[in-house]
Amino acid sequence: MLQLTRSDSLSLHACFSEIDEDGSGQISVDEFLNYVDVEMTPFNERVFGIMDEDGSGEMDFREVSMRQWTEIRIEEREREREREREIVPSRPCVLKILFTNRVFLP
Ligand SMILES: [Ca+2]
Repeated sequence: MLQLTRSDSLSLHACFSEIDEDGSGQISVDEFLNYVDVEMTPFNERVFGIMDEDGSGEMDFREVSMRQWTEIRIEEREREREREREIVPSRPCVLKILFTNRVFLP
């Protein structure tokens, strides 16, 4: 069972809805790449395929939540370290950070 905070869940759902442009409840590769503003390339399609655990060609909220849960745990550790250094980061859409900064950078 995922242990996302209410704030994390609301933030994640808002991000998911923003990416899911047609409101289908699934994120297609087109919607995903459009959201992170990257071109459709074989490499980026493969990255999407890694996140599409069941191979359906789209990501559902569960798949995004599982990935986000892992990311939140990593972020919490990073924030703890930053607090120790008395640096308080802002909290933009963590999903976008994941997809734009961590997945697609070489
Ligand atoms: Ca969709």
